Amino acid sequence: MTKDYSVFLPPRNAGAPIQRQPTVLETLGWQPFFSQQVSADELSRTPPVRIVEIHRSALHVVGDNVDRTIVPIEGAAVGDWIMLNPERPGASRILARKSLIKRRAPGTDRRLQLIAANIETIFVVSSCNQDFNIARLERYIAIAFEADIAPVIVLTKSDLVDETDNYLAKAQAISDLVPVVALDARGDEPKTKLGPWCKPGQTVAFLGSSGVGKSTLTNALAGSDAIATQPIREDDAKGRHTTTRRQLHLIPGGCVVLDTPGMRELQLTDAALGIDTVFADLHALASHCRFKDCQHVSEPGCAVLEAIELGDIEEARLTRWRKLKAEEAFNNTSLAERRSKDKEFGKMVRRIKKAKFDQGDAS
Ligand SMILES: Nc1nc2c(ncn2[C@@H]2O[C@H](COP(=O)(O)OP(=O)(O)OP(=O)(O)O)[C@@H](O)[C@H]2O)c(=O)[nH]1
Ligand SMILES: [Zn+2]
Repeated sequence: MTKDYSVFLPPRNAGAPIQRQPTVLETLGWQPFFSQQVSADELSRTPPVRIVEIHRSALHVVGDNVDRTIVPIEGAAVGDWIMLNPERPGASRILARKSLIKRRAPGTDRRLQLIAANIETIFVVSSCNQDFNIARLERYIAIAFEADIAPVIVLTKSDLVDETDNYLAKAQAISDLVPVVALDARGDEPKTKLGPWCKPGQTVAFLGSSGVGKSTLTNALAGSDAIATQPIREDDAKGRHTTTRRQLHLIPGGCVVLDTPGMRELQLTDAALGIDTVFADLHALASHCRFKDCQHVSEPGCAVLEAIELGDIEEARLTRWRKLKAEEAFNNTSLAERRSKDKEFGKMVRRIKKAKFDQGDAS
């Protein structure tokens, strides 16, 4: 038998896009990154499904011919791919993630919560008006970088200003790594301008303040009003009906949009790398400061202050970098403190138990 060398030849329709329709799983975001983690045997025994919603006592999963709720799985996040164990759904395997967004629980309980997994693009949304705030954009971009997600800045309400050049220039100055798009979120513009990041099988999310146009953008991508604004009714723990937003939107012929409640109140935590990526130029300069722990305030031999003196770097940018680092450090310290307090508490409990035991009271 001769070897079939035709596989080495370019296909006859080389250059043309793949003509076949994406499979159901591919539409949901299934990619080689995930299939490579699974053996044929595991695939046949436990079908892959994606977590599209997390409720207090159930997970909603969707796959090829699967659309059901299962018991919660420890450590699972919206957007996760799991290999659904038909006999024991709670023991289903969570596949390694492409990305993960975490946040710290609000209030005094500052545990880390998993917000969303396997997002590929974060659209950091701001409008071209009083909401436009460089520091806020930088903050969201740091969160995206930290989570291994590519950020894209989207400036909405371009129709409400005379010209967008000023906003575009300011947003573009944030980082060479972040593309910037200005548009009217209503109508057809989002489909064309956000198209490159919204192909079938890709998962995206919108981050930004209330009212900047996140739902409007989702609707525009979907080509209908119904999807993003459609409330769903579900029973809460007390059996009442509550209205929540859908967390995962499948755009017909397009991408997956993740919109979890936690995403709307993200804090900056454990994001040192993300911050340094946004301020890569300052971070690089700082390595040339004379003192390793230079705060770039008034230290002699400070390379950052020197660059400001020379006009290479804007002083306001240094101030924002410092503020963001301080915010992050503050959030992290609280967790460290909490951890050490937990440890202390555990030690105390053990000491008391031991003392009781030593006294002959083992209860
Ligand atoms: N003129 C104009 N109006 C817009 C644009 N984008 C959004 N809007 C309007 O701004 C309002 C708020 O838009 P939403 O899409 O609800 O904002 P959101 O970011 O989803 O807000 P939250 O749900 O509170 O987080 C709506 O009345 C939109 O019609 C835009 O590009 N141009
Ligand atoms: Zn310095």
